[in-house]
Amino acid sequence: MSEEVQAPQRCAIIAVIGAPNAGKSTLVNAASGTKVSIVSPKPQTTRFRIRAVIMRPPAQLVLTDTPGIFNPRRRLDRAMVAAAWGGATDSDMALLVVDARAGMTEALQAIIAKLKKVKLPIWLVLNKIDLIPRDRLLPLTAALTAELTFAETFMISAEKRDGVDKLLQALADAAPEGPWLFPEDDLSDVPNRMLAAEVVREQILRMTHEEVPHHAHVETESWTERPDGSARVDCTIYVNRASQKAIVIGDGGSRIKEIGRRARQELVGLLERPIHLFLNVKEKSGWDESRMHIRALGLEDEG
Ligand SMILES: Nc1nc2c(ncn2[C@@H]2O[C@H](COP(=O)(O)OP(=O)(O)OP(=O)(O)O)[C@@H](O)[C@H]2O)c(=O)[nH]1
Ligand SMILES: [Mg+2]
Repeated sequence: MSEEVQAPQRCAIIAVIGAPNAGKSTLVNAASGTKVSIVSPKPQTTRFRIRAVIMRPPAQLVLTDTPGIFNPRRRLDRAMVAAAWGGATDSDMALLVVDARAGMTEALQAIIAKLKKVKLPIWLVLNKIDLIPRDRLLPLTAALTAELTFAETFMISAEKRDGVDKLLQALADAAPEGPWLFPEDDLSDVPNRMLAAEVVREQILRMTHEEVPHHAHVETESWTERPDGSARVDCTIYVNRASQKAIVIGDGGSRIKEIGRRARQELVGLLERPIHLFLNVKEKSGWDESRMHIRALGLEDEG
């Protein structure tokens, strides 16, 4: 009679932090093998903490994607930055994701200054190494390690998935012994209604410029299951001003149509079912200073 010997479970909660646009969400998506967090070339894409559960038996890795940390001005920005730091302090460890091409920026320096006061093991993750020659990585690593002590350093390209598996394996090996916190098939905590709103917001970020992207907020108003297995999804896009509304809608409704087309395509791919997406644009001045809307986003408003 042989008995099956099972390695004890391990579990780590890992905050993914860094400056806006460093590639945190791209890394979390690459790690989880699916899209849990939206990605765009514009800073401040992620607005709240998003959890992804990655299984590397006997380890479970719980990655929390956080908003980029920057100098906040609006009420929404303050709430986002607070959520990012909350993500860091609730964790076993943190990955500091750095855009290797951008190098040592002011935003990064401010994060380092704050991290010095946080008692948390930090791993350095130099990202976007596909964009720069290797010999530029060493001086940057040296500059960073002169400022902070990192338990480990990794060089990756989240977009190309280069080095991501090695990083995940090292995280799994380092995870403390402890029971898994989430069911194995619980990939992420993003409910479908929020996913729909986020996918629409991603297309707004990609298809509009200047002030519009950061003043747009999307809510899923209704989600109706249809007998044929499809779903009707109604989303409202809130913007601050009439001029922004005109930009989102575009000439003769051309832009909103394209935003809807791309978002629907993305949703169908993610949910693997037919979706009928309806978009509506509303002007609501000052929503990003409104406590109610900030709470509706799932962010705590610090007042
Ligand atoms: N070339 C290259 N681009 C990358 C890489 N990782 C991310 N990007 C790009 O960098 C941009 C920002 O990526 P995100 O993942 O949205 O960055 P983020 O850190 O989550 O940004 P915020 O949510 O705004 O804080 C996107 O255009 C990505 O496609 C990489 O390894 N190589
Ligand atoms: Mg992000």
